[in-house]
Amino acid sequence: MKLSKMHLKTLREVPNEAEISSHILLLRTGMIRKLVSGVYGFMPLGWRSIKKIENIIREEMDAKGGQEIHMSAVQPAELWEESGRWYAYGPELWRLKDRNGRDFCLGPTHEEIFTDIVRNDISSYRQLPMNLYQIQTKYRDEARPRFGLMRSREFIMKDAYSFDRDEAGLDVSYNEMYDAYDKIFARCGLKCRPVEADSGAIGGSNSHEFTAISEVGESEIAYCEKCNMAATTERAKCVDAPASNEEMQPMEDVLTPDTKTIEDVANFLGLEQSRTIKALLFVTYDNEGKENGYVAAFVRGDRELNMTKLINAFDIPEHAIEFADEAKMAAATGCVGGFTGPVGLHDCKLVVDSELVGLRNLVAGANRENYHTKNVNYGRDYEGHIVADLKVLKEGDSCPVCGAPVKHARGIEVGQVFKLGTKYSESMGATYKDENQKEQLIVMGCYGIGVTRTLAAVVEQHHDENGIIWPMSVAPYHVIITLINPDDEAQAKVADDLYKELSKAGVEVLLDDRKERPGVKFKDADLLGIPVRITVGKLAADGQVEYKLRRDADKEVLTAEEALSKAIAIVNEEK
Ligand code: 9G3
Repeated sequence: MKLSKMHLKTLREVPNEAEISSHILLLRTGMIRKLVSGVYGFMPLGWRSIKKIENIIREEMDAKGGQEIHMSAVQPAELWEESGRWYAYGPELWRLKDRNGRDFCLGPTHEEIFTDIVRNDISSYRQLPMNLYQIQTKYRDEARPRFGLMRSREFIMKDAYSFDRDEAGLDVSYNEMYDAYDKIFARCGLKCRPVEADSGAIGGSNSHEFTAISEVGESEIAYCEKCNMAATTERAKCVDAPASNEEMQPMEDVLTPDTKTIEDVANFLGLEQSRTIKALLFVTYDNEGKENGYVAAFVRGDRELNMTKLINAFDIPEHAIEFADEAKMAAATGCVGGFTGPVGLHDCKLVVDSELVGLRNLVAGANRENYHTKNVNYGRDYEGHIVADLKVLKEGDSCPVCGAPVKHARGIEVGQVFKLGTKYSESMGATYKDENQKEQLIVMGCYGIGVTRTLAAVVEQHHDENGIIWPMSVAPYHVIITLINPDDEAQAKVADDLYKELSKAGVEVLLDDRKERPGVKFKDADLLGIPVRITVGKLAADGQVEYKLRRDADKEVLTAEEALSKAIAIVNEEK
């Protein structure tokens, strides 16, 4: 393709709403174009890279026996009423009506659609297992779209659904997809970690998020370099401190004026924070939104309460619990804001972190203004209605698998795999007849990849101050020939021959034949991030050109023939 003919508008400056590198660079290279908030279009270079990511996905999905189909983005409300999700989602579900006033949504995902296909078509165990997938535009009316393609309201997703006879079959399908994802992201040049993820609202029994490591990612993960434990911080298991072998001492109230925080009371008493008990006070609501009882949660003073684990311990939706108004709660339970402890509370559920069970002689609030109690011991002085791991796994804590210190990282969730079980086949009646003609529920899994988000994640992981550094596999073009002076016959001939030879060899090549100053051409070549740059300038008179890889600093002078064979070799090796 000749740049003088390409519809390409690179930008020097971008709107200041673009904060992260991928958003800035995808706009500056002219690869994407914003239509409205959270809605982007793809221009020639951007669309070429999207197609490359899609084709890598297709190859690996097909290799696992996935069958590609293409469902509509428009979904009738009736199917969502059957699955019970029509009323479960708020404004994020992009709803619309047709001319007859019939309710539809623009699909944010397609569980209902694929289950509907299968409940009509599958009747016998002989037809299982089956894996259907699509690469389709999705719509989620995000309240705060941001970071360009990272969190948009319209995006391209590969979503696959596996259908098996039973859980054992699902495990096989799940592992096949897990393996396909490893291959897909590696081929896209993404450094990605599969992370144990909280299966959240969709209720599968197990799920993993494929997270591209990036400082701008919205997901926070805890991982261990020694073993391959990796978990979203909401879900990461924590290791309890070893049980203490101290003798239990008698409780004793002490005056601790104005020590409302753990730090104050630890300093006042000259203790480590790990010798104290932290209290957090909540009120819960029933599903009519009426108050449904108080909760006091207790963790060791130096720990942080993990709200996801607290909610899971109660098995209630996250909007059914919130921090209590301590004055109101005091009247009902005897707690005292800033001086609350587990001993002596009433009419309140005690949720105790498992670590406290084995520890001895801790300092807790005395439920009395300006007093704390020393030597509080689980079992003798108080018991929990619920005892569970309620901790946030912090940087440096012991890995729950191998004990090595864990690290924290941020990441971009580019893929997710879920074991759905029979959640949809049950609600929508998708069954098959087994060998004994007995009706069985089909067991499902679902598997998503954010195609457009993957493009952004690749840019986040592959750029420098001059622009993008595309991995060969997803680069919009493999080689750019920078022709310094298109009016110079010798240069134009060398460039044209190279262009023809490379194209004949199946290399995707851009010829920068624009009437622009050399500096502009070099800056654009770096900005666009095309992996191989061949510069045709004055040396062309001697049949020589300059060869440079975008990812390396050094460049070399070669004959046109040498540059041709080097370029073909590296493209065939890395594409
Ligand atoms: C909705 C809206 C937003 C949603 C969902 C439904 C996320 C929803 C979870 C999934 C699960 C998997 C198949 C591919 C892989 C992910 N956001 N999820 O179900 F109505 Cl508005 O999409 N689906």
